[in-house]
Amino acid sequence: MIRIKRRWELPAREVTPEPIYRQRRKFIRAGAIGALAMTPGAKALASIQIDEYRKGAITLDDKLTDEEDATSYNNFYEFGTDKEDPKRNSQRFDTDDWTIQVGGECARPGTYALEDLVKPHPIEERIYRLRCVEAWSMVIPWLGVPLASVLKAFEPNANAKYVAFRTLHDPERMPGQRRAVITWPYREGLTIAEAMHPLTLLGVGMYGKTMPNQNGAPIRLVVPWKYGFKSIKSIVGIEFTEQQPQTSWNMMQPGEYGFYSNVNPEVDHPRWSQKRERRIGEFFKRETLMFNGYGEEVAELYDDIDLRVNF
Ligand SMILES: Nc1nc2c(c(=O)[nH]1)N[C@H]1C(S)=C(S)[C@@H](COP(=O)(O)O)O[C@H]1N2
Ligand SMILES: [Mo]
Repeated sequence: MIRIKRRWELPAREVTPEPIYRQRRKFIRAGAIGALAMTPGAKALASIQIDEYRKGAITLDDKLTDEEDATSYNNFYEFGTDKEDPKRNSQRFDTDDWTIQVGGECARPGTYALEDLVKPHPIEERIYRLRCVEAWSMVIPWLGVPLASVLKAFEPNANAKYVAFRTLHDPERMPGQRRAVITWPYREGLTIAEAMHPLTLLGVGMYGKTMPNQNGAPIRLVVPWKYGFKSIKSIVGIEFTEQQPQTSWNMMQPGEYGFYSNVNPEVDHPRWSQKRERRIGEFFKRETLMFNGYGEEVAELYDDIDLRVNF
């Protein structure tokens, strides 16, 4: 068993009651409905409306990145490969009636309405560093729920060693997918221990608001100790697997992007150094921190792994 230190949990600065959701409801169009999901004919929320959340559940001393920068300088290849493309090309992206297909090694596979996965859990605000593999970084106040809380409801079995995620694949709605920049859909994965770690978040908002489309609406992963590309956006599929799943960047360039991809200043990218980073909004470069500064919480996950070989 892994014992997790919870230094971030004390003291709770402010606790708000369970989130209240507005009654903006629409019929879901999903076919199969899983055991936890609602009965056929039931209604689902269009998208997650954030009314209340637990402020400062996890904080940092680092200054927050300007909201304008965090929502206009993005990597989201489904909407184009330039940093300004996602904001420009995702404005009309419709996330109503979003469902997530859950499968693999678990007792409760099925297609779930987004609301059913998120609503049972209080939304927390967590301020995390985000370190892109391209050597820039931000500090973002996310809103979300621990991934572990959501995954446990599917009752993964003993064969579930990994969790695979996939982004929506719909070139009609995601214009960047009309070109084969990567093998769509975008895929990511975590070990079950990483997925269940209390720092791992399913993000549904940022800066006190619902997740902007360009940042991965309506729901995305946030894994603060790994390079940003592990934090997959606009998730429509979650699968528990026994084998290590294929992940998009690793499929493309296995020598450059490993499965773990923990932030590590000691392991350079083959084409550039990872020792320092440009914090968006700052002039001087910063030292990159091992595990992006989250080593106290996560280093023990990798006690038996040589992160220079299995990077
Ligand atoms: N589906 C999908 N998820 C993605 C990406 C992407 O292109 N497609 N880019 C990744 C990369 S490289 C980074 S750095 C972060 C950026 O998140 P942000 O735009 O919210 O800062 O999203 C990650 N998640
Ligand atoms: Mo990135």
